[in-house]
Amino acid sequence: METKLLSTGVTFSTLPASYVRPESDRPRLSVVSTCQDVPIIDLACPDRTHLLVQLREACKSYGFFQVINHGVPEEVVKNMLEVACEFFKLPVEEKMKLYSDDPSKTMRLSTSFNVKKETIRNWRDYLRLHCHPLDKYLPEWPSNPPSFKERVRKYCEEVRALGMRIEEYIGESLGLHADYMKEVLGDQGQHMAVNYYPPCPQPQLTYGLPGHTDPNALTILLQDLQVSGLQVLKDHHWLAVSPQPHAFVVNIGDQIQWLQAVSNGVYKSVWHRAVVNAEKPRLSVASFLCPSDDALISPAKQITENGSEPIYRGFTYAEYYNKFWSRNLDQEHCLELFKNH
Ligand SMILES: O=C(O)CCC(=O)C(=O)O
Repeated sequence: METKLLSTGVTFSTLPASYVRPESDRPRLSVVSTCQDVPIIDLACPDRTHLLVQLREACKSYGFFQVINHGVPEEVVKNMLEVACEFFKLPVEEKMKLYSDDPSKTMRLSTSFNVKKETIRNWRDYLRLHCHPLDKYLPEWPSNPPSFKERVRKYCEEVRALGMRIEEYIGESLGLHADYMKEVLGDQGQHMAVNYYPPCPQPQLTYGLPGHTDPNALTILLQDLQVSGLQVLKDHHWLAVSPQPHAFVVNIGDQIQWLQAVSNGVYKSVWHRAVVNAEKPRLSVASFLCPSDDALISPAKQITENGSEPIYRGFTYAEYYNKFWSRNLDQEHCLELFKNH
């Protein structure tokens, strides 16, 4: 059987040529420093004004932050990571039953990013799931390992509730009413990427995922505590974000940046990437909250009322999402394709 996946148990002594980046496009790991001042937002903070000020600052200057005391039970997080790990340890024949490189599939195990579009591969396998509404999508999720559906369902419910809460705060931190985001983003979709990055023989030559921003509204990332790999771009420098116990990394996606575009783009959709290492496999679980397909994404009225010209034209989320998946990750930023000229 053709094994398109990397998670086969076979170890490589050199990086296959299809993964090697040109010299000008390598991670330059030796010049990456650790981000020392990752904004940490304590969601149990009783002082809402303080929380909103912190959030605004984080979204403006970083486009990402970590949340602690977020209310997602530790057991649920632990179960999610364990079952993800078990999943990628399944025999390759079992995993290949779920393999697809068609991005329109709502459940698929795949590799790299968009193998049909890209010329250079990324050192990653990933399981992509749609998670909302759960009743619709859960039946198509993997039933091996046997506890997969139940554990992942629980995790999805908790993370969705957390995401909604954070979006409410984000709206308020922009001076919008608490339900603004909910109203404009509609019945939000929820997708998940369970990422598995096997040990890589030459991590300096490739990426797990190259620099990108997320096309959705908000991403909640659970990182493997043992192995780091996430890096974010700040002031033109890539910074490593060390995993923190009991925390999620939250990042602003393109749709929130766009809602904000005319307020001088204050809230950033953060550029981030995943790098790989030679010693240990790494897991991450990204949960994406996405506007409903027919949500019309345009700047908040209160923001355009000051007379500024919108930078980007309005679009439906379905239009944006399809455009995102018709490209590879290394091309010009998807939002640029919607710029008003
Ligand atoms: O693995 C990571 O830390 C980043 C994952 C990511 O950016 C993604 O799944 O879009």
